[in-house]
Amino acid sequence: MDFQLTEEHLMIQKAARDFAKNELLPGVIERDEKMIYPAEQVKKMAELGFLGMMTDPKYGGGGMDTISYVIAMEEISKVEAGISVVMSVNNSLVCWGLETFGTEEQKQKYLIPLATGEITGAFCLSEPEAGSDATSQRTTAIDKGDHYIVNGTKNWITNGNSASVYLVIAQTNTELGHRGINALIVEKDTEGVTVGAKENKMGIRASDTHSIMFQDVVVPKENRIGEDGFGFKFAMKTLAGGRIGIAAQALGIASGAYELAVAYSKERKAFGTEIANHQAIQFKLADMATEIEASRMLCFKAAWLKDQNKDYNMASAIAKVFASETAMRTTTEAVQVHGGYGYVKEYHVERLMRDAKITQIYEGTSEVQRIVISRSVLR
Ligand code: COS
Repeated sequence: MDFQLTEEHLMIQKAARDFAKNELLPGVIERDEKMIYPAEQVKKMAELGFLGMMTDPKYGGGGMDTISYVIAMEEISKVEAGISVVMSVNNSLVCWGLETFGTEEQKQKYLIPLATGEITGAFCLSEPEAGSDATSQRTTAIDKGDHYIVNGTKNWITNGNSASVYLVIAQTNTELGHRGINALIVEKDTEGVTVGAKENKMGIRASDTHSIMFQDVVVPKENRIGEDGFGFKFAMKTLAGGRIGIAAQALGIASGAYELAVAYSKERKAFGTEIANHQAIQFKLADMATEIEASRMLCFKAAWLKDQNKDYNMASAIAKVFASETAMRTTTEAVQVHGGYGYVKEYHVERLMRDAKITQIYEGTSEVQRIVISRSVLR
């Protein structure tokens, strides 16, 4: 066992940290407040290779390991979770899914521009009445021989408007239940695709979250991912890796808030001394440091298992539930350490607290993670 990061990992960490500090920090408050999608910053992230980090270089990716991805996600999420979610969805839900299960033609046509970041993608699973209960898909993809006709609505889709390509999960054969579900690649500019209004969210407000409507959308058969009926398993397998990305995002939100709390506690004076000298603050910082370190180890463990081609389903659920709950606790305490200043926008911690909440909800709620974990425990 080696707890040391490699030279390459340290270089990626530095590149991500510098990018976050120089390119993201200056406008982060305004983008959050006005819900501005960080198009320019996403472009720079693509130039740095952060949008297809793990994809094979022959398909335009960086060919890096999942540990590198966790490291970069943490650094970027420390500053702006509203952009790290764009990175997470593109890397783990879209590029990974296409690379692992797509055909060579699909990879040539879609994966290359997605992994280079020329375009971004979105993962369309959730529906108005199907979030956690993901097998209950109402969106239909009716088999018409050489194509499918897709009808339905998808909700809370990250990159909903900015993406050029959607991976859409839809029911082809209701009688077969989850075995009758397919995953289809749908181009955004196909006739019958409509992007709904942008959601006005509590956190990650820079990211563009929309509902997407599909009305009689014609999707060629060659755009189906995997065998007929593979769609639900595709979604589950893809989300298992996606959860490592969101766990790393939560880790970054927590460590960003913690670093701000440490710095503030050394400056702010109360009762004649810096508040860092008060045990009430010291114990808060100690708890934050402990939980963050544990979260980081869980993220690395899940990433390592994935890189070793071992089963990471339970490990990614553990990492996500622990890191996201750590993010919520840590950011709340970081606001507390800042007192009144923590409650105003200039000090960043209130935003991190709002951003933290979504990590307990998307790509499987904390309750869904506990289902996944307990099923593995009891199997
Ligand atoms: N990898 C491969 N296959 C998987 C899998 C995984 N990680 N998880 C489940 N499956 C398979 C099962 O093996 C089963 O297939 P078979 O019947 O052929 O054996 C099928 O998928 C259905 O699984 P299951 O019976 O466990 O489905 P449930 O309805 O009980 O749902 C949960 C299981 C709740 C875990 C699942 O629906 C889920 O993860 N929901 C949350 C989805 C989510 O993350 N939503 C957020 C949207 S993305 S922001």
